[in-house]
Amino acid sequence: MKKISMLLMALFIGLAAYAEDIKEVVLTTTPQMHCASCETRIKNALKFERGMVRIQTNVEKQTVTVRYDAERVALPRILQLLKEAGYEAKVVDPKAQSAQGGCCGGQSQEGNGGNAGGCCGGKAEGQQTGGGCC
Ligand SMILES: [Cu+2]
Repeated sequence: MKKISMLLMALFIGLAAYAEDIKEVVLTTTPQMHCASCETRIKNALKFERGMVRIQTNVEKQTVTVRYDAERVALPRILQLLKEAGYEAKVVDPKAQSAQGGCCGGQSQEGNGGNAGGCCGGKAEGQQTGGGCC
């Protein structure tokens, strides 16, 4: 009996040590965020979910950076919560984006090639009036 509880204890301590798996993901949303209330809506959609560490929104760059504990919440769940709030979210891989045009699928690469903000950065001229690149 004692042996078993010792074993359980050891297991528990082991689990506790690996209970956190903090990951960070950068998302873009459709429709785009355009004001503080959009940001609030997105934050509210996520902040009560367990495992959330930090939610950062950036209207200018059109990004939502979510830091979460992957042991407690999975990425598909995060995407689903955003969808329920009315925002279709898409994962942005910053490396893939600079290499192949990312979320725009490379359609407007020439114009955005030198733009460090990426295709959805919102800083590129004409994108806002053009109804967004995505
Ligand atoms: Cu808004």
